[in-house]
This record gives sequence, structure tokens and C-alpha cells, in this order.
Amino acid sequence: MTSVSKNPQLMLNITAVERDTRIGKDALRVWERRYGFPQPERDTNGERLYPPEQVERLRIIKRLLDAGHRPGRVVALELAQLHELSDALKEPATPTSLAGNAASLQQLEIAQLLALLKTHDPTQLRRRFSQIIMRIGLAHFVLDVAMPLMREVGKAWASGDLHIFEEHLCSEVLETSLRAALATAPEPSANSRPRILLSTVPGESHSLSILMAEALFLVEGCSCMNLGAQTPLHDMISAANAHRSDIVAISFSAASNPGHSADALSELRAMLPATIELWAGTPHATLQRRDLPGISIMAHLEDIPTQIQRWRQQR
Ligand code: B12
Repeated sequence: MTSVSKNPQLMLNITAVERDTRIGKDALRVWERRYGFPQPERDTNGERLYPPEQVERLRIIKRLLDAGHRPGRVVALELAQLHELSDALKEPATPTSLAGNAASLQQLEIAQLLALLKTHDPTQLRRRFSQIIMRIGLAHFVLDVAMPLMREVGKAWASGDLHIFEEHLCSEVLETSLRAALATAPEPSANSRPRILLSTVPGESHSLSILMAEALFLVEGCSCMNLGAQTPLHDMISAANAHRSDIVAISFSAASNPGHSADALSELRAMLPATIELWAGTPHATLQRRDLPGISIMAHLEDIPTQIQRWRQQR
């Protein structure tokens, strides 16, 4: 254990670890007994205290479990082995337009954006985002820059290479830049369809993904109403009726619990008129495999153009 972990201010209690990693307290206690990890220290009252390096390992373990690994295969692994498995996780398919040189240019662009983020200058970061949007267009910006950038930001944050405030800064600046681009994009005509309502369910605060989806829907000429994050389900129904939505599109992040997400989706499906399609984006393989009647589960933002085409062809 490093001297950092001896700093009591950096130690987390079990409630904080559960909140931070989304691993339940019961699982944390069971793994400790069964796999010998985590190995928390104890405070003067005998309560568990977890050093930061163990919390970091737990975050990666959670990501691996979400991707379908079993606890017995990953919980006891060392940090380096966890990183190896995590790096090998199937990344969402690289858009086919980005092969060879383009792919390495993209990596360079992301590296430069991360370096710029590290200078903590929101104005420059916003300017760089706007320049890229002008250069490659909104759809390519979302798929080839914003998405991979946020994935890298998530990884860097989980591995301690980026501070939480830097992740927040990146999200905020990206959000402002996307909103500015959306505000100046050509309006879809009043009767353009499908009409799409976007939101997340209560408890899911990751709203950037629906903003990215909105940008792609707009590029496809759809009419969107984005309610932002965490709309109560019955309010979503009222909004869908008021907006005369054809589709309700919901987004779940990697931090969501796939079981809870499936429950919320089934509840929403039961309340929505049958004529309105329900689409849900999730990175969770377990949720993608679930057969939820009347709900289209989508793994990638790249799916949007073909799904819109399908919707239009069916009508
Ligand atoms: C930005 C961010 C935040 C911001 C969100 C700001 C905002 N306004 O959105 C803030 C700081 C608020 C935040 C909070 C938290 N976060 Co966070 N966050 C991220 C980050 C870096 C980017 C999220 C994002 O926008 N991704 C872009 C979207 C598009 O990608 P995606 O979600 O993978 O979506 C894919 C599919 O689901 C699909 N899709 C998604 N939506 C839709 C919609 C449609 C219509 C379609 C077709 C497809 C689709 O497309 C994508 C693939 O192409 C991720 C890292 C990551 N890899 O995602 C972490 C991440 C999701 N967060 C994480 C965590 C742990 C948290 C917190 C629990 C931290 C904490 N202790 O408080 C809280 C959760 C709060 C809550 N109750 O929800 C972890 C989750 C790990 C896990 N497996 O549990 C991640 C993975 C970071 C990490 N590497 O550890 N976070």
C-alpha cells in the first residue's frame, strides 16, 4: 500500500465506494471473503475504509463486469491485468469512413484535445470544438470526435490520469459547443418526421449522450424535443403526447444498472401508446441481449441513420 492510501482523507467508506463504483455493498463484502479483494482497512469503529488504489481497481472491475466478465474471473486480478482486459474490451466499431490515415488523424485530434483540456482553458477548448465542427460537420464531429473523446476522458478519469473537475470541464464545454451548433443548424420543416422525444430516466444524469443523439437526429432531418436528463416517466408520456412524438429515445450510460434500466423501459413501454416507438441506447451488453417486447435496444449512436431510414420506409 502506498503512502497516499495512508492519508485518511483519501480513504472512502463502503457507502462512498458503492456510490462511486456502482458496486453494491453486499457484493463488496462477499468479494472480500470469497476472492480476498477488496481488502479495506478499518476505522476506530471497525467500519471498512477503502484506499484510492483499491477503488480504482473496483472501477475497472465494474466496467469489465458490465461488459460480461464474471466476478470469479476478474475480482482477484492485479491492476495491470485488469487494465489489459479493459483495453481489450470491444470498442464500438470504428466508423468505416475512418480507416488508415484518417483513424490515426482522429487519434491525434483526440490526444490534442486531451492536452488542451489539461491547460484548463475553456475558451480555447470551445473554440477548438467549433473549428472542428465547421471543418468536418456535426455528424462526424459527434461520431468521430466527441464520442471517442468522452470514452478517453472516462478511461483517463478511471485510471486517475484526469481529475474529476477536468472531466466535468470537458463535459460542460462539449455540451455548450454542441448546443451552439444545434442552435445554428437549419431547422427541420414543421411537418418533418419522425418526431423524437429525448430524455433519460430518473437517476440517470448522463445527458450528453442524448444531446449527441439529438445532433444526429437533426442531421437526419428529424424534429426533436430534448427534455434533458431525468424526466419522471409519467411526464415523459405527457410530453410525448403534447409533442405528438413518433419515437421516444432514452439513453443509459455505463453507470446505469441494466436490471433497473430494463424495468424502467418496460414501465415506460406499458404507459406509451402502441403507435409510439421506444428506442433505448445502452453500452451494457447484458441489456442489449435482453428481449424487451416493443423496445428497440441500440448499442451505437452510429445506428441512428439506418434506424431512421427503417422508420421512414415502414411508413
Ligand atoms: C461525462 C461523464 C459524466 C458526467 C455527465 C455529464 C453529462 N451532462 O452527461 C458526470 C460528471 C455528471 C458523470 C457522473 C457520473 N459518472 Co460518468 N461518465 C462520463 C463519461 C466520461 C462520458 C459519458 C458520455 O457522454 N458518453 C458518450 C455516450 C454517447 O457514450 P455511451 O454512454 O457509452 O453510449 C453508447 C451507447 O449507449 C449508445 N447510445 C447512448 N445513448 C444513445 C441514444 C440513442 C438514441 C442511440 C441509438 C444510441 C445511444 O451509443 C454509444 C456508443 O456509440 C463516461 C465515460 C464513457 N465511456 O461513457 C463516464 C462514466 C459513464 N461515468 C461513470 C461513473 C461511475 C459516474 C458516477 C457514478 C460518478 C460518481 N461517483 O458520481 C456519476 C453517475 C451519476 C448518475 N447518477 O448517473 C463510469 C461508469 C462506470 C460503471 N461501469 O459503472 C464511466 C464509464 C466512467 C469510468 N470509466 O469509470 N459522468
